Amino acid sequence: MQLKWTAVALAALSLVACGKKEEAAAPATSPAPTAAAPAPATPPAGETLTVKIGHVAPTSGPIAHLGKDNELGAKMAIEDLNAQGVKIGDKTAKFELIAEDDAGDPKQGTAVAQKLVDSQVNGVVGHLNSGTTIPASKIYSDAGIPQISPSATNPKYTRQGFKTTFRVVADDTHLGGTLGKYAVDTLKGKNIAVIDDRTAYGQGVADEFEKAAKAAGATIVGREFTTDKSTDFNAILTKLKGAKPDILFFGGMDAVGGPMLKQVKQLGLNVKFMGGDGLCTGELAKLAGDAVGEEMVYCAEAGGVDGDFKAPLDAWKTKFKEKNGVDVQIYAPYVYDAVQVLAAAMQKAGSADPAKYLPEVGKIEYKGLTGPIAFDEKGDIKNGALTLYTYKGGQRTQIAVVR
Ligand code: ABU
Repeated sequence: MQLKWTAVALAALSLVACGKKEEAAAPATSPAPTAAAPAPATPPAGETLTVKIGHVAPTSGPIAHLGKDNELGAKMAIEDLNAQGVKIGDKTAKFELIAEDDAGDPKQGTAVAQKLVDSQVNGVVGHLNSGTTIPASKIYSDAGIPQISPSATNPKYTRQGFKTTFRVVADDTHLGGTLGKYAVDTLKGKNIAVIDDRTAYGQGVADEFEKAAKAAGATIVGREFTTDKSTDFNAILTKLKGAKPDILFFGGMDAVGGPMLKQVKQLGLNVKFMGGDGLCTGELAKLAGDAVGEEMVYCAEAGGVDGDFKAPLDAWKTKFKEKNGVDVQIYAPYVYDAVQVLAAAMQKAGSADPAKYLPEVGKIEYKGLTGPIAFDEKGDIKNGALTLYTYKGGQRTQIAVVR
């Protein structure tokens, strides 16, 4: 289904998102200023509302480059909100970022989630990995704190019956299903091998890919697994080579996929290499070196924009590079939008109290950098897009945005 957001609707959403709607409607009970009352030079301390936004991602460990990418997206959102002087109710909000590192580890994920709850954060953006986001979500749910994941794609996250869980990207059913069909219909794969890293994300996306590839007519000639910390894949790759696959799908992250690609090349395994969003980063080309090849690797980001949304997103990515000295890896803009969505919901509710603004998150219609954001009854993004990529000249290169 195509998006049918009209220019008028989008303009209206912009107004809601930047809080102009609330500002325009002054409370009927506000006393009219009198000529005798001089305006204060600075607002009294009581008119400032501190809003704590928690952010969690692995900023240490093998995918620290992705965790830092997400955290920089959160920092940029907080800076922009503070520069705008956002009003929540009759107070000027001062947003504070509380950034935590879960190292991509489920136990550390729940520990930092509890730490954020104890710090009385008003909302959380994170975590990055499905394997940390899912267990942490129970802690936020028990505390009634809205949580938006900008990158965790395992469907279970939003299917636990929690009112507090939201996601601004497509899920693995969509991602794996689309890639499985693409492998057969477009890349003409017939004999497909699959490897996953046994994480909630890697195994889940590989299962969805396998299901869709089989449904489209391919034969799965082998299924192997590794871990999210492995570096030696020779045994499983040698085994799969014997099955003569034409496509190899890897469910896992770029930190493992890069070295795996090098070993695919060393073993002379002549395949197209595919993966989900965890593989689909700028860093993959560096991690794999020349093994990334020319139009040999195919993957998808669990979001994407086209049309009028493209230029603003590209401009933001340029600003990100100027400010931080690094390129966006993948999900920094989604983190930026997730923080903005929490802020927009607080403005609509006139409160940063989680119990008061949570219902507004569910009803939000926000024009983000990453496209229009509205949630279904589970908290998943409505009409989520995917962007298919390949690698050419050592660069991640867009093929198409699909829905
Ligand atoms: N979606 C890929 C990376 C994060 C995750 O879901 O584990």
